[in-house]
Amino acid sequence: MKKSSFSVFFVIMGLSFGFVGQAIAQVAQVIGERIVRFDRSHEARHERKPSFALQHRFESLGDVGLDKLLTVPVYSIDPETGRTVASIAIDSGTSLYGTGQAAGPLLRNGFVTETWNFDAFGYGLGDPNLYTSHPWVLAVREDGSAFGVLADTTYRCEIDLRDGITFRAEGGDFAVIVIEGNSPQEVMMGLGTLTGTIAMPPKWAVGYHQCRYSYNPESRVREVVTEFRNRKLPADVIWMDIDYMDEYRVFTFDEEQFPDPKGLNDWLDTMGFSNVWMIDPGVKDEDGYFVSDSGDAHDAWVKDKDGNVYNGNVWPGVCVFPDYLNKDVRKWWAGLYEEFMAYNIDGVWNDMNEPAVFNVESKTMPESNIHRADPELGGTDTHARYHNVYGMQMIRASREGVMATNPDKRPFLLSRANFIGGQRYGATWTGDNSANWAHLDMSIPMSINLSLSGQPFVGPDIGGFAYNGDGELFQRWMGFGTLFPFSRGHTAKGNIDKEPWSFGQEVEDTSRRALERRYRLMPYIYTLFRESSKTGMPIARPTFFADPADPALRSEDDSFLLGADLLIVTKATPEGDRVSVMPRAVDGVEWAEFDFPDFDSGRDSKDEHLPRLFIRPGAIMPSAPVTQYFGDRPDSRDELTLIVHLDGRGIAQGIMYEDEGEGFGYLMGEHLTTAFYAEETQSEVVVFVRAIGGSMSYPERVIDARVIGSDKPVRVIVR
Ligand code: NBV
Repeated sequence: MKKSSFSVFFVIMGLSFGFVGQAIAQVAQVIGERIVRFDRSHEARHERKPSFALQHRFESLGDVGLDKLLTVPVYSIDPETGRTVASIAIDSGTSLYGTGQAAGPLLRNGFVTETWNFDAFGYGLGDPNLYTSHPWVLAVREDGSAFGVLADTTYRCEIDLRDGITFRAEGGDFAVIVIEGNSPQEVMMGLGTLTGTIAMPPKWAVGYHQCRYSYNPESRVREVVTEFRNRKLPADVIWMDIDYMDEYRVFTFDEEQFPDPKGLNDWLDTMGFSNVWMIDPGVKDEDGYFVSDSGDAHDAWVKDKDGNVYNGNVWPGVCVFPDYLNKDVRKWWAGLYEEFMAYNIDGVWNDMNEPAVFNVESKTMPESNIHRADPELGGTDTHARYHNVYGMQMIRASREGVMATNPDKRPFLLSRANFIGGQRYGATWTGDNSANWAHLDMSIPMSINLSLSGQPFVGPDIGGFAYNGDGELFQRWMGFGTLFPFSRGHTAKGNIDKEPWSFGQEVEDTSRRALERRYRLMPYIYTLFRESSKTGMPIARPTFFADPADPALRSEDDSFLLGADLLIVTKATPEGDRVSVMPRAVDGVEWAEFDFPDFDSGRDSKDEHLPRLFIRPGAIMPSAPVTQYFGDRPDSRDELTLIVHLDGRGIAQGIMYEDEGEGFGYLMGEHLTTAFYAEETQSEVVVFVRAIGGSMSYPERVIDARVIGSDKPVRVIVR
């Protein structure tokens, strides 16, 4: 990038910034468009540890003077703890978000979180650290401009937002990376450039997932799947939790309960269900068990400080833990998937990879344990350094194994533990939440803050994992849970059944409507996955993205945006009486409410358990007829209904991305991008449809357009 183009964002703050005389960041280098990396000193820069967050090295494009920058961290050393501290002052009116998986409201000003991946079963409001680590803050200034700050360290790091932004990290110096943007959206795209984006998932993974701990034996799996189809409840995926294994030995099957996993998966295919099976990191330490033996032979295990193989207790009893920081170990682990995937397995779920250990107070392995990390990752060092990336490197290895086995298929992996940048390897969910109103409530901001931390493929356990809850709670959770990017119902062992029909007819009917909404919106949602995979934009977004300069939206917790055009207004309290702040009208036109199947605004006869849907003025959203699963009625993409909301000038626009939903042809141009443009004239609304990209041929297609709030006749012109 040429130096001159920086002039737009380099503002001379001079002495008024207040850093003169303090231990300021000594060096700053430009590493991207409006992206600057700071180090505490030349020495710190020289000794900087390899980054796990960044998708590649990001060489310097040149040094830059601190006096030319708008946002500069001030470094110091905490005399009491020895931690390296980096602080950034914020102007009043600046709203803070991100910090990963935060249990609490969307707006993070005033909160302290810590990066330390933790098996947080039973977590509650205000718990400082959960399953994943994202040392990242998105700051939105009063005027709607924004910046993001990444503390590029894997060590335990406190993110203190009580007075500005302060990171306090163990493990010595770390780089701080600042991304400037005219809007929070621009900052998110900058984060995508830095840390990478999701790969396009298989389309089935964008459908609804049904899980429980556990569906066993396999007859129960068949029963649940059959019920979904008989009751016409759309769903794409069924999950096999830990009880399918032979006494929790990973990569094995319980011969009595799952005698023929391939046969089961083949049958699921005929039912239009994809399957996901769990694999944990803890390997039973047992002679004669092939994973244990081959791991021994590969010297695969994490060691204790004295160099002995570390043992910790998890599900199978005494376990050993693969050292995923090591390339040879990742390769060995990846190889284990070859035989496993041959059972016609579609997707993989890596759980317990903080890593969770049962028999110790810390609930994880000792920080003094030793990882033999690749030199490029930082070389041999302690667990204290690599703890937060253990899960990330596990899922990286798993992904490599899945891809090597099925090179023509898009992998789908879900990981409980992860680190910023881990969206490159798999999706994440919000762990073991509870079936109560506080958790329903916080599941929205938690998913949004994860989205604002670079992980767009996210959602909570719908219905709540721990405890039972009741029908009302389940109904409401299904109502909006089906509109999260990752949409999965799940519950713990010992709980009541929590399939959509388990609470009676009324709850089942609401669930069906909620699921049908997701499947009708599939063309729109799938387009958002494509956008996110290209740019890093979140799929689910905070409502304030509609108007970042509107201070009233900054702490809106109950509603969220799906993409830029769809606003979802939930009822997150038992009474459903909390009023959401709506985005302001655009040029005198309000966001318009609509609903399926008739697209009417107004909701007199509608299901009050479902969230309300609003479309942005000026937007066109594509929708399709309900299908029961991806691949059901393969011709269904040939019928489209465009939901149109004209802006103040009588214009609306939209876009739709399609591909085969599987495989990698889309990377070679086998996709179809279609643009929609609507214009109001004296007598009618004309909607133009035009293919604008991709080599897939334009299908014979019936297109209907519904213009919300207009009685004029609508004419669709395809060209
Ligand atoms: O494998 C069992 C569960 C799983 O269902 C859940 O989603 C994970 O978060 N797993 C945790 C282990 C223990 C749960 C008490």
